[in-house]
Amino acid sequence: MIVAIAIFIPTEARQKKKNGNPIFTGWYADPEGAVLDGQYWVFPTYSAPYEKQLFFDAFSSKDLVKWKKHERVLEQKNIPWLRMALWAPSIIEANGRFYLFFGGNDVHEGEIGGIGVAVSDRPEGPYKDALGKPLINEIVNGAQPIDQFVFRDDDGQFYMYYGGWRHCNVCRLSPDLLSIVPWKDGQKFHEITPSESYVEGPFMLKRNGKYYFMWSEGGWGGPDYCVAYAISDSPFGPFQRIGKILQGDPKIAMGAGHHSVIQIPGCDEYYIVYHRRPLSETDGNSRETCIDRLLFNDDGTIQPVQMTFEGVKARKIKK
Ligand code: FUB
Repeated sequence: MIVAIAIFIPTEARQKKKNGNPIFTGWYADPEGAVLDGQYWVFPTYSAPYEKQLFFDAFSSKDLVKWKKHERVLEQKNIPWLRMALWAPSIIEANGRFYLFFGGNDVHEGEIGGIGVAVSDRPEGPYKDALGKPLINEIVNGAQPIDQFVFRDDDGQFYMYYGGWRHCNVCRLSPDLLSIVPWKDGQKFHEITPSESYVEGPFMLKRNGKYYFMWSEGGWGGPDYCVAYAISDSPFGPFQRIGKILQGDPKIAMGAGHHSVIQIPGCDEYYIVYHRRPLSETDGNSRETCIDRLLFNDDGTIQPVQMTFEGVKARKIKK
């Protein structure tokens, strides 16, 4: 007698086995990838209606494949001025501590909100607002104070790039990262909007002495969101737009953008961390966090990213 046994594997489990992207479950956007304390970390926006965006979860991994969730590493109770729209974390280790910059309140002229900074002794938090008020509240050069990225140059100087509403500013941060140091002309912010198509989500990467400035274009709620870049000899530009490196693929997902880049420590090896919208979804907040390879050509330009469902192979950090 032949007995047929059917083994039922739920769709989610099958997909989990086959698919490395998204790298974790749930709607998460604007992911900032980093290496902290010898592990990979991703800090994303919780992608939901603005009034529900009141916390950040974070995720850690030893190999870029298995991710551990750290719930509510920063939340409203630790940010006295936050009402809604906790957006786009940017993490950096300095002075033996971890600084988590964030946008709050979707601020408009005359309102309290903008870019804040929270600090913890551990990557997994809990993070607490360090100033009791936003670090940048004002709207200068037309740039909404959101989507900050903190960049440490080789000489140890910290710069913050930020800006929504199609304008991007750069400022210098003090060594304790809690204040802005004016430029020689007395201004706190210089506009460095790289292109008419710039929208938001600036990111800076230094490789072989060149500054790779990247940003998101298009509307984040739609299918055409994408990432473009420029290369410069200076962290302040000029930035000449070279082209897109990440965009929707009708076979994989649309609305791909607001990215960051993880460099394997000590290696010329890079991974792009970004969000995208599955083909089955139309809601603006249905954004999932993914990782794929970021590859350079021999002439230093960046190859267009091939988005995948598979994600990347396991890659441990050598101690
Ligand atoms: O997730 C909130 C906002 O959407 C971000 O600040 C923008 O960059 C866009 O991704």
